[in-house]
Amino acid sequence: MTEITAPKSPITTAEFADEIREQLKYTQGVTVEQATPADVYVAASTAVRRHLMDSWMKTQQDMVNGNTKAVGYLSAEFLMGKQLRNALLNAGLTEQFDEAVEQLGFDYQDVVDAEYEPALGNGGLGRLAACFIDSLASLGVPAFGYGIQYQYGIFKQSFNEQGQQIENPEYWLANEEPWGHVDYNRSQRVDFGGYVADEDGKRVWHPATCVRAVPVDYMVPGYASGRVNTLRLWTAKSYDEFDLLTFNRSDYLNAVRPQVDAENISKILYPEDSTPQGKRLRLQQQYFFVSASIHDAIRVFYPGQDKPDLTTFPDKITFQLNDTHPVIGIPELMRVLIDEYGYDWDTAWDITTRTFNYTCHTLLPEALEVWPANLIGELLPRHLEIIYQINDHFLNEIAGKTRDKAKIERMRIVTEGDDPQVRMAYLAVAGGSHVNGVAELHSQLLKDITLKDFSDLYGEKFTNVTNGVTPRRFIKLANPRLSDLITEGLGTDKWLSDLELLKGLEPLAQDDEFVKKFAEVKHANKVSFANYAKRQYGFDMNPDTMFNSMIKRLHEYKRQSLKILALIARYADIKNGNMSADDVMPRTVIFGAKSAPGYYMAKLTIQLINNVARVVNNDPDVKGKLNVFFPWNYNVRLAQHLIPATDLDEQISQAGKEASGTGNMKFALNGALTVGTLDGANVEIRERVGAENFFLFGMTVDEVEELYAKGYGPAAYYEANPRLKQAIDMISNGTFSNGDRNTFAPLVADWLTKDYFMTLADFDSYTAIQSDIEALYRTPLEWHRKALINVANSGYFSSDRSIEDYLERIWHTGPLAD
Ligand code: GLG
Repeated sequence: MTEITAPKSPITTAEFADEIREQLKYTQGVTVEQATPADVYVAASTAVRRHLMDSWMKTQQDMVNGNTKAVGYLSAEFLMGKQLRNALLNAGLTEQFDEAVEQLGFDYQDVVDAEYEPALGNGGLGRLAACFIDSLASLGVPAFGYGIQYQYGIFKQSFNEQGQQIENPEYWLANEEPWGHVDYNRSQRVDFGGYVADEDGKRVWHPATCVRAVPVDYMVPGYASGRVNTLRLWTAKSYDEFDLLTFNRSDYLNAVRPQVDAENISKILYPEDSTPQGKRLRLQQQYFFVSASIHDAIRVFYPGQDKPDLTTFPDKITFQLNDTHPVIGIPELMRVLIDEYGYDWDTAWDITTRTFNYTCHTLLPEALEVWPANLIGELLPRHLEIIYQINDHFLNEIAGKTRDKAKIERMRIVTEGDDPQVRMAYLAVAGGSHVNGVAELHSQLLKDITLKDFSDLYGEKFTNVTNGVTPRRFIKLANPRLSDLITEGLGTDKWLSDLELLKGLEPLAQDDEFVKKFAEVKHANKVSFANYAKRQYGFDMNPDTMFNSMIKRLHEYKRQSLKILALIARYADIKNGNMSADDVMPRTVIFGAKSAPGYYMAKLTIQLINNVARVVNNDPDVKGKLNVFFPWNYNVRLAQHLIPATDLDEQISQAGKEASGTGNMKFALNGALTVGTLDGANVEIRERVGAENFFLFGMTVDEVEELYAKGYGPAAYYEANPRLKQAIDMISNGTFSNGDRNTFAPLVADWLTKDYFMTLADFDSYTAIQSDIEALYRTPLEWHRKALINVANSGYFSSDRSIEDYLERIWHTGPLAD
């Protein structure tokens, strides 16, 4: 008998239909007959929200009244994806919704499609934050996600005739948004600019301007936990909406200037992940949400108290700094404690360092934020003083730990010289209790290289928490067919809150009948994706070919170019008759990627992929053997459709560059096999699923380092490998640019002279492994057996496990008592 533990529905279908009707009538003022799918979406969402309300309020009360320390996850990005299905799942209303909507005369898919995806993140970092708050709620741990409600999320990507990326504004709030509750009565003031003066022996900040931070609250329902946490996203409003005097002089634009300036702060998510751009506004954003969040936490945990005892603050909440973006919170809490509440430096420092912890998500030195001290001084003069003081104290402290002068110099939080810089990662290590990387290898490299000086002196602060993904969204919602089969195989659906139970599928990998069912699920998912791709993008995909996906941000270190070069080589092989028809295993290659708008090489790579797709898909010689599709505007929704339909996924970054990856986990959990390097979490995935069930290729971190040290010359690889040479030559001779030799010349020049991420050096082993891949794919039963073994052994990569690791290693807290 199958044991079902999923949340039970509180009401019947008929009752839910009535609730939707009532919302339509009394909130939206439309009849069922007048209603559009978008109206029904709003009504149903509002109805589900009501069902979660009691648990939401109770969770908040238990949190404030109890003794369980809460988690404040401070993150500039939360890439939530669509909300309705997830809320229905956690409220136990999925079936009622599907049926009620049909009863009302609508197609439930149309209603679900009416939801606009809030795209408030760039990629893995923002999606990780969303998975983490899902897991916190599902584990019953009291928590806030704190961030920004950007009016414009990550840009909407389209491609022009030339295949270039075009960035369009993503105004996701253009339509009614039923999930966020704007709470004007809980707003906070955030100050900027001005000067600091000595007054009665105290340093007093006289800000020049201020903005009003208004919280927009989103419910974060847990799965089967009865708990609902809060995602509090701040939006910036002006206090001086309007300058009547100026307006009367008919100068409308200037009259609304203060409002425009204030609201600009939460206007747009920076589509940047490697180097900070638009520095001033970005720093304003960071301070804006962090300052509001700190004051909010004091308000929540010390209600109505004028002089709260903030020495207990670290027992009330622990703040996790998601990357360097919120690190300005450290001097802000110092300032609040000293200037606003009158604590002395040492007490304030003790409270602060016990409150914060820092997660680093990168190994690229350029991605660790550094702010010009001048800029901080201009926007936050008091904070700059505090940062200098922290720097002085810190240098004194390390002078007591080491005599190595050079090391002490290297560890300065603020650099010296004419244009001093504040290193936010260093500030985070100094001002918090723990620092973690996001996969074993990454955490090790942080200690050995990126933050070595710090780990030498503060080894006890460093730890690892390997990333994870939520099985609710990425298996249950994304892949209902597989979910049902897993439940059938295990005889229970408990795996959704205890993903290690997937291990129980391992014996079934020896049961050919079960493996066949598993293969049927994959095939059905491929058919669904092909239909979806036809509907959404007009692509014609053949579900009887191998679906081979590479979806992630476009970055040189991730090496989309390795994939495209290998693909061109394959194209040439087929075209030149180097492969007999029997040798060719038909493949559909699918890319999904956005490039930062100012990242020239990445954008050119996008253009190349699109043009290779154009040429390949229109070439009768390769028809049925090779297809390339690049659906534009890759987002969470597309990921949810594509991942379950993928046979082979690509995790091919240069070893030592990808901090973790989380796509790799989603694919393994959905029964794709991975071709990958020993990088990030690939290492741990391979360890768990078994080396024989993972296609490993490429140089290791040590080999990469050796080659850098020896001096890397990519041209030699080009000369030595005729297939590689031909692929690059085809690009330079204009095969993919209508004969124009200039279009992709910068890419070619880079590969042949620099190739910093050693794409050419790994080309050989990458193409060599393809014959193993294809040999296996020719024996479908064996392929799917291995894929099933991947699923069975990937339970570790649940974000529930990541959160349990954070609880144990870093946060030292747990679920609320009932
Ligand atoms: C980073 C890294 C990824 C990582 C993700 C979440 O590039 O490797 O999986 O964060 O930790 N900036 C990112 O997206």
